[in-house]
Amino acid sequence: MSNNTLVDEGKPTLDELRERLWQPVIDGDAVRALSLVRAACAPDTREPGRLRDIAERVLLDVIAPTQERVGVEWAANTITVAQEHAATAVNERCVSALADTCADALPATSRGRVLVACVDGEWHALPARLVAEVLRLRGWHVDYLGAQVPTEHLVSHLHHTGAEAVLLSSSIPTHLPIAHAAISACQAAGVPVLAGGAAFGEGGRYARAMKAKWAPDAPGAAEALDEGLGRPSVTAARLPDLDLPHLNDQEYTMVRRTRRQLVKQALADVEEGFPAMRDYSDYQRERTVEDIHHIVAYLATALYVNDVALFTTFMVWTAGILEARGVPRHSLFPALDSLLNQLSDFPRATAVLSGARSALTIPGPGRPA
Ligand code: B12
Repeated sequence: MSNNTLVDEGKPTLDELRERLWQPVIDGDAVRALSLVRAACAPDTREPGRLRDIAERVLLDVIAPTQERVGVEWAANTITVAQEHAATAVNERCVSALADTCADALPATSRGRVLVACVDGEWHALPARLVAEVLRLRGWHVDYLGAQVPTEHLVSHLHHTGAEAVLLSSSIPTHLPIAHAAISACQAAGVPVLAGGAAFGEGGRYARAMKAKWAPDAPGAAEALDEGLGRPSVTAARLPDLDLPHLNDQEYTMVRRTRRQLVKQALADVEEGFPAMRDYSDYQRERTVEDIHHIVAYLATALYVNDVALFTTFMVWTAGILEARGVPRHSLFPALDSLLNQLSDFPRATAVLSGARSALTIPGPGRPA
């Protein structure tokens, strides 16, 4: 993954640096973490171009995988939510320290001005920040707006700065309908959009369906900008069903509109179908309500992009998260059965829910695997 040869003699390799950084990050020890990152990117006598290369490698081959590992440990329930927050805060400080260290080594001439932002509702700012810092290191003037930027403010900032491209980040698929609205609003303002982040699916397939360009990572974003994103077409201002004609069946709209009722009924059915829930504490009950909300939100999103796999992937992921916390996967079946029941008149919703039931290897209603 990493190009270890980029690091100078006498300094740790990128692999070693990643290993050394892990403990301070997971301990929430910013002082030790910062000193490691600063030492790796000390400006000392290095030529600016080389310093920029090393900084980019540290961002992408050390800090990014460390952050991903935080996610893996959280999912496996080996670290707490609080530890995950503390670790993320340390990593964010490492990115800032690295950006400060390189401030005087940035290219003198700007390649152009771009805006990097997360879609409204999206809290995962670190991926966007990594993209922003890499583009700065490569000579772009970057307006970085961070997490959850409301679309109207995004567009008005574009008018204000005259940025030539918008780089839109999203990690959580349930933000895709909002991302779609942001993409068409920016394009309608005459500005091309490059999308990225885990929400946009394997190979960026949802970004492409929404008529945005896509890149897998920060270097890919730099390459796409170098090649030029082109001007948005005259049909840029459009309703979502122009890109996604299946929306005409109104299944997405219906599920979204009635989501509160769907959740309420599903909760009642879960209580009946999963008797262990009767002994749940208030905290456990609240988490269950939250889980059902997520299930309905992912169902709606799968209908929006017309992809059963989006929902199935989420349900399998949820089952893994629950199992790591001692909750059996069959606790998910009553919620799925309830939604299947409630949505039996909707063929696409039924296909999505049935797809997830098969993926979770459910032999049949009420007969947990
Ligand atoms: C840190 C973190 C958080 C922090 C975010 C803080 C912050 N300042 O960023 C907090 C605590 C807020 C959080 C909240 C939640 N999180 Co969270 N989070 C993470 C975690 C651990 C790390 C994210 C990260 O920074 N990754 C590192 C970067 C480098 O990876 P990356 O996303 O792949 O980014 C690269 C590319 O995608 C690409 N890229 C990204 N953006 C863009 C943009 C453009 C234009 C381009 C070209 C490229 C590009 O380039 C990047 C750099 O190379 C991930 C786990 C993980 N594996 O990522 C979970 C994760 C994303 N979170 C998850 C979840 C479920 C949530 C919550 C729903 C939890 C909850 N129940 O409340 C909320 C949602 C909040 C919201 N509304 O957005 C799940 C998502 C699962 C799913 N299937 O949807 C994950 C995967 C956790 C897991 N291990 O399963 N989270």
